[in-house]
Amino acid sequence: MSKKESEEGWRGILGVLANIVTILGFPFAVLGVIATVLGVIFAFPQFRASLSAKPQSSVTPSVVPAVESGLEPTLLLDEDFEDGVAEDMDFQFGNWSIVQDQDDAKNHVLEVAAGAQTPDAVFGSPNWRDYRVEYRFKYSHECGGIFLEFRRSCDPACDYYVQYIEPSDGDAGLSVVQDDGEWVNYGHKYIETEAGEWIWVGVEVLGDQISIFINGSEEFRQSPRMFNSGSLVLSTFPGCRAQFDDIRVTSLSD
Ligand SMILES: [Ca+2]
Ligand SMILES: [Ca+2]
Repeated sequence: MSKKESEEGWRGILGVLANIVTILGFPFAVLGVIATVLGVIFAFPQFRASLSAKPQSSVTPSVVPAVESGLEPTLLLDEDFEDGVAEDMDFQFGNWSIVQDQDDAKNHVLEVAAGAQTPDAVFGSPNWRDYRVEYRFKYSHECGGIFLEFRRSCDPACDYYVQYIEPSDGDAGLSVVQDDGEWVNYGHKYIETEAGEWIWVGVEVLGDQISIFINGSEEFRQSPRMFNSGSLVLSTFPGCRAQFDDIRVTSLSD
């Protein structure tokens, strides 16, 4: 074999080896690129967090817009009655029970039967100062009034604000009560409601300002400057059968 033939032989062998390396190397090169991309992605904690984050609900049940306080609200009470227990409520008067919603078999509600007394469902702390209360209610056709007492303190007679709706004459508003006495009105207006339909109510009390929302719109904004803190009571006029649901209280102060 001449030197030239020997060189051509080696060139041929090197060419074949180069082709083998190219063929074998291509998949490894692709894998290398994929590994590099994954490495870069997982090096960023935010990206990893976004992969593991639970999808957020697109439904926000709140009926009250966030108060312009700049404070982060803290949930103080959240009761939908689906577990059949109202853990943080105290029923002092009236005939209360948790029942199936007659219009929605999957929902449970707090019902108060028509009775001779003014029923009381008490919740919250005397120390609660600035908060937002939300609830919804519906009533049977005969109902004189549904109301929420708030910033209520008793020593032993009670002082409190009252947000009320009187379906019989469409009157709705805010009152002040001292020493369990007469309701002194601080603003009211005509609001029509229908028996058997859910009515959403939101009350925000922040400093001296009280705002009342009904079915999503702000109906009242008043500053009686009477009471600084206190608990809550849901109630009706005697003889009224009503259901309550989705009671939620969020703190609006530190
Ligand atoms: Ca419920
Ligand atoms: Ca419960």
